[in-house]
Amino acid sequence: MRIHSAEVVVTSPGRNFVTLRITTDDGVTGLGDATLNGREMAVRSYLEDHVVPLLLGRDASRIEDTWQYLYRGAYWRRGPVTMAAVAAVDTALWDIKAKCAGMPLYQLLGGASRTGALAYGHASGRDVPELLDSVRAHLDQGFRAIRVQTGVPGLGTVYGVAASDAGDGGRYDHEPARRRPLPVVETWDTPAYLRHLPTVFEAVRAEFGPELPLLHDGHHRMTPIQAARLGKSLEPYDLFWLEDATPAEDQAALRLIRQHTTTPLAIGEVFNSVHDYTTLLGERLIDYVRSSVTHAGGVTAMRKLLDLAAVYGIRSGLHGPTDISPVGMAAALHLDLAVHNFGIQEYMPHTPATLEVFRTSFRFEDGLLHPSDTPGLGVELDDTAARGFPYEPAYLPVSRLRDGTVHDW
Ligand code: CS2
Ligand code: MG
Repeated sequence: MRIHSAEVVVTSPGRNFVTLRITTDDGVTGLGDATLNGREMAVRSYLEDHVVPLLLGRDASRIEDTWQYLYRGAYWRRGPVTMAAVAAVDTALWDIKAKCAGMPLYQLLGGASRTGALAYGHASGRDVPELLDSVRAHLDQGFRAIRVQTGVPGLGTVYGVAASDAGDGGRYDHEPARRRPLPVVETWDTPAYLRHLPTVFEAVRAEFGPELPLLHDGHHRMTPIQAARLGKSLEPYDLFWLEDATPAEDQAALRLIRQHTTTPLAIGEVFNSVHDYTTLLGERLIDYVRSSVTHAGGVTAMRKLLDLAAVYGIRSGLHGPTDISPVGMAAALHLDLAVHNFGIQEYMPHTPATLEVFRTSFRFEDGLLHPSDTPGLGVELDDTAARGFPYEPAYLPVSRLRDGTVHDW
C-alpha cells in the first residue's frame, strides 16, 4: 500500500487548524493534526514544501520507519514546528493502518485498559462568583474534574479567563488567540496572583467540598521559588495538579518546587520530545506528562514517552484545549484508553463550527471520554465545510509585567 497523495488543509472555523490528509493508492485516507496555535503557516510550509514530496510512493504501512526517516533525515531535529509536522504524518498513517485493520486505533495499541478516559473541563471567572457559576455549569455538563482559573484583582484579562474584549460574547473556553495584526498585550503581577489564588480555592472548596478533583494551570509564570510557595499554599485544598508551575526548559528547577510541596505537578504541553522530559521523569520531579499527540511527534512518539513515564510511576494528562483539533483529540483518546498509566484528559469541547468541519465519533458521557469503535481515529474532515472558513492570522497574547518587562504568558 503506497502513499499516493498528501494534502495540507488549513481551515479556520473560529480558530485556525492545520490538518494533513494522506491518501493511499487504494484510496484509504488518514488524517493528522498539525495545528500550532499562532504559528500555523510554518507547519503548513514544513509539510507542503519539505515533507509531502518525500512521502509520495512510500509504503504507508511502515509507520516507525517513516517516523525515523522524517526525524533523523531532516538533520535539524525537534522543535514545535518539526514535531507537529512529524506528528501529523504519523497520526495519519496510524489512522490508515487502523482503518485497513477494520479496528479503532486503540485496539492496535493494546486494546482498552479502562471503560473511558476521565476528562477535566475549564471553569473560569473574572471573579469568584463568576467562577463558582462556571464550576456549577461544568458539573451540570457532566464533568467530574474541573480546572479552576480566575482573574486577579487589579489586573485586566489574564490567561484562562474570558477576555473582556473577546468581542464574541463568548467565554475564554474557545480561543485565547486573537485575530489581530499584533498579539494582544496582557499585564501580569505574580505577587498579586500568589496572594489571591489560595482565597479562590478556599471559596471553591467551601462551595463544592473536599472531593471534587480540582486542577490549576500556572501557565509558566512563576519562578521556581514562587511556584514552591504557591504549591505549598494550595496544599490545604488538595489539588489534583498544579500545571506549568514554572517554565520547564530548566527541568532541574522542578527539584526546588518538589522539595517544598506535595501538590502534584503537571508539565509539558509546550514540550515536543521525550528529551524534554528525561530529568523530570528520571528524578520523578513531575506527576503528569502534559504533551499532546499533535505537538510531540504523533502516536508513535507519545506512546514511547508514556511508556517511559510509566517506568517512574508518572501518568498521562494529555493537552486538550480547542487548539488541539478534533483529529489530535481523537488520537489522544485512543492512547488514553489503551495505556496503563493514564491520568486524566483535558477536554475543551470544540465549537459547533469546528464540528461542522471535523466529523467526530468520540463521545463524552458521565464524565468520561471514549474514542468510539469506528475504525481508525474516528474523525473525517469535510472539505466543503473547511473551504467555508478561510485562514486568518491569529496570535496568542504577550504578557508584560507592570513595568513593561516581557513575561511568560
Ligand atoms: C493551556 C492551553 O489548556 C491548557 O492547559 O495551557 O490552552 C494553552 O494556553 C493553549 O494551548 C495555547 O494555544
Ligand atoms: Mg496549560
